[in-house]
Amino acid sequence: MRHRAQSTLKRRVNRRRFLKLTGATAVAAVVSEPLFAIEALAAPLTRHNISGLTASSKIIKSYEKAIGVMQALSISNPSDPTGWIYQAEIHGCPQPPAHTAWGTCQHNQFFWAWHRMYLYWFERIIRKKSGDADWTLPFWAWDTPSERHIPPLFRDPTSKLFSSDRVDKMNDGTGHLGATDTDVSGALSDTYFTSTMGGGANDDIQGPHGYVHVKVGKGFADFSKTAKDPLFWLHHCNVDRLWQVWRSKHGGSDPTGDASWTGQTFTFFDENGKQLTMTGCDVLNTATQLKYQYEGVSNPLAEPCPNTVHVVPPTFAPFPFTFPPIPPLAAQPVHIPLPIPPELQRQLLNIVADPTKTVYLQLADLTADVQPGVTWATFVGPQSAPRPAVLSGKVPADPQSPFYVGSVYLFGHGIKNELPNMPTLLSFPLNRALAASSDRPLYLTFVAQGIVVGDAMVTQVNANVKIGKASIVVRTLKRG
Ligand SMILES: [Cu+2]
Repeated sequence: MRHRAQSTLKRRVNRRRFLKLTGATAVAAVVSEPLFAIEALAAPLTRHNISGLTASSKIIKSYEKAIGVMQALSISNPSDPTGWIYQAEIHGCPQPPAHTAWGTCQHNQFFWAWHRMYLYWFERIIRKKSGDADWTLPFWAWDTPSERHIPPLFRDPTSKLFSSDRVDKMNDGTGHLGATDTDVSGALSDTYFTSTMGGGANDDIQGPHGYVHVKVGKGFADFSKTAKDPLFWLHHCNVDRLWQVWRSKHGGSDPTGDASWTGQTFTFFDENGKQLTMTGCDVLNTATQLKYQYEGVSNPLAEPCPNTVHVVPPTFAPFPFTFPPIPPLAAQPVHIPLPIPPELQRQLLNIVADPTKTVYLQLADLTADVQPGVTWATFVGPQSAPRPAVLSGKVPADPQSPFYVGSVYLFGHGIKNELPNMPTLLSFPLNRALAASSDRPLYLTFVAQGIVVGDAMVTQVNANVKIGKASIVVRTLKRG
């Protein structure tokens, strides 16, 4: 999936050298024609919450217009990189890729930076196609409890913003996301750039991001189709906003001292179809480098690359406990004892009392035949956790329970008809659950979670998930 364009890398270096020689300042070291003089803007433009927009808002009208232009272009000239399908396939996974930059999306330590670049160039393309010079991408703030339905403008079958390739009950507005799907409190409280762990749980925005993909469902939950849906861009705009929220809380925690992160280039196209490359360093400060900010989010501190605040990578040590076999995750809950000897459990309680240490449940090598279409709320705690109504699958799981540690989901990776050979790893922080359990015998529980209609769960499991390996690891975080 990673894509390194050697020739474009060389061009980039030459341009840097040129800028050095001429004394020009390389602020956003990307080669692109200025569009409507966007780089020259003194103040950044604002990306707005979709909940404040209506069908007659200029942002909506321009988006619909640009989608029409780009879809027509995909038919008249499929190899034009500013066409709708070409742009979507940059995220997708056609095997082998038919065009430059197709199938290059990153769901690893480059997740946030790559998707920020992807949205930035898409936004500029929409500006050009719509002729709306200060158009900005709206965001779907699904992490706000009142915003768990698909935004109504995207459910109108007469609009360009509609897609029929979503779960019906989500698309007709009767169903909505559950509280566990949209809980980002764990993700925002962790001070380390956690997606380097491989992505995926309650302490990492990639987790809730993936739960939303799964629950909107059908094409939206399919790696190679999701970016064809106009809603995809608003979903990822919210993920980008959450990165911004996280950075404004924990500025200085990005891996800007890591040469493998700062040196990785990615290929995109500007609004004129011109190919270019970027690195994570080009997108850390949205206000100064990319000229946008989010409604309701203060701009994080500028964080230079390479970082002057050196973040020491955390260490991970295996904890000596061997898991019993975990049955496949299906419609019925899995509720099994974790026979941790009392002296080991006491050791774990000592570890979680240390603020530099986090105990993780790691699940690896997860596989399913097709997209399961559900998540599995995961609990570690006494036998009575979770409560009976949740265990029966009748009511949605509550992320506020101290024994809830995250949700199992698959998105692309590990799904046999999508990306069967990509590794999967989910990491669930256990500190809160272990402390709340104290010395009571521990159980491990997985309960399938569908979408919510009224107050009830509607759960349709399309495939079981097999877990290859489970282990406990201890992360030690140090700041140098
Ligand atoms: Cu995504």
